[in-house]
Amino acid sequence: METSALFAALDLTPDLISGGTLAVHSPVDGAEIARVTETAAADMPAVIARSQAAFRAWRQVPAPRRGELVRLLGEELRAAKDALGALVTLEAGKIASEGLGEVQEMIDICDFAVGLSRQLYGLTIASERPGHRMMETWHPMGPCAVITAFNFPVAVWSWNTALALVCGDPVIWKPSEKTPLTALATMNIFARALARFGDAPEGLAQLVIGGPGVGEALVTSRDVAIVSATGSTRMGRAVGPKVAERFGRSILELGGNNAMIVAPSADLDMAVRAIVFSAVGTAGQRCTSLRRLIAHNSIRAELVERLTKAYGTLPIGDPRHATTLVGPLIDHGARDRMLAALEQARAEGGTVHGGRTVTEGVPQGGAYVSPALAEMPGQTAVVREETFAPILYVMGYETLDEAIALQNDVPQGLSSCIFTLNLREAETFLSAVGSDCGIANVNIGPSGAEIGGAFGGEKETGGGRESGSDAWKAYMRRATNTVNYSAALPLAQGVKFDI
Ligand code: UN1
Repeated sequence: METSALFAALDLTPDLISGGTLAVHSPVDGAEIARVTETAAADMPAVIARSQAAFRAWRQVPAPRRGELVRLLGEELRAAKDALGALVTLEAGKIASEGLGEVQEMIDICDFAVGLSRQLYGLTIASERPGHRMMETWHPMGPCAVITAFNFPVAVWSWNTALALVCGDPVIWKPSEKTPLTALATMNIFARALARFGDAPEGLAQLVIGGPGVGEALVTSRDVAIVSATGSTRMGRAVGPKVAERFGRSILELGGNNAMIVAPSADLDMAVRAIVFSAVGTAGQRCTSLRRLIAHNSIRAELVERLTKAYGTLPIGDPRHATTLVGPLIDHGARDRMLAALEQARAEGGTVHGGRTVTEGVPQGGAYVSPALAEMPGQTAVVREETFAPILYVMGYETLDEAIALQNDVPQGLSSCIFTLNLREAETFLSAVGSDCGIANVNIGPSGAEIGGAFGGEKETGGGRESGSDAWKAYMRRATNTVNYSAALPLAQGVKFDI
């Protein structure tokens, strides 16, 4: 689709995409594709006040009715899937099928949240006192700020927003400054759902575009009950303490440094496919991307040989072409950081395969690279850092204990996996003495998680959980209720206090 037709299909009218101060460049060729208007930091109090007003109305709407809005959003996303997927490709550089996959993730979470809107269950608890009943009720919490990164420019908003809306919380979205267009397009799609829904309060889902001033207002305001932030650990270090200082609630999904252990019994054909997809997919720019390969010494050389061969044939180029598997990095800064990390890997004793700038057979102006494999003598400093690029560090191991120790010995704790056909190894990896990550898989790579599970991780990954399972509880406040239907007033713990 031509860019102008794409913009038209997503209602990206000239007033939205021109005349502003924020230039948007496509990573495909570096060309400027829009100039969008930024939200002034001075406007933030009004934005937050609108969200509070929306909250007062929305919390009274029955949850299944709130779910109806999310159902309509899912329908509108289905209708707009091709166009929004193509815009993700244009603005974030993801290959076509990953752009579409991202929108599919939005649709999936809408379906999940619609069902959830009738399942915001609380417990009934046995009271120790006669004639008493205890229960838990879950109530809307308040405005939820959603701060998202460039690499999943729209899906992360949807994981948060679909849940927040059914839970009764309005949303204020601050997307990455690198990807405001997909955010504007998503808001237009949401507007279609709102129009069909009819009577939602104004300001239920708002978009703010801008830099630190705008983010700061969301993070520090006592009127923003929840701050859900996805991005680097550095960003989380800035956001987390500020939210904590005002006793706000944060949901942090930060850096990952995800590993795969490949055991001697592994199905190597499957492992190779999983490794290539998870290390190279999205040009290594997922927070779940595979960054560390911990291979048993008996199969390590064979694995590296097979991977080097597979890496050698990867189609690198224009992400809009159906055959491309590796698109551009988000920008030249990301490319420079990748090359610097590889330089450091060499200095730390690594042998690097690939990892070069690619200029032939690719659109000029984009930051194209060949994915890198770096054979490392151990888990050196560079291996312990998250570099948002397709670099896979390879290390060897002798015993499973050693492999698990290596897997856990990094500051981050998002995703992990083991390839083995040995039941003892698989179960040990998943057990209390196994992987310390929020996601631990067997015979499947660390990336591409389904929305049905809770998504997030431990340690420097921030501890937040989004998406499926009972992640919805983070978007609501829990009240413990005790009801006395007897004619007496017994005190708990047998305390006597007769007056
Ligand atoms: C991210 O990179 O921020 O598991 C999220 C995955 C995707 C989400 C990644 N479902 O790879």
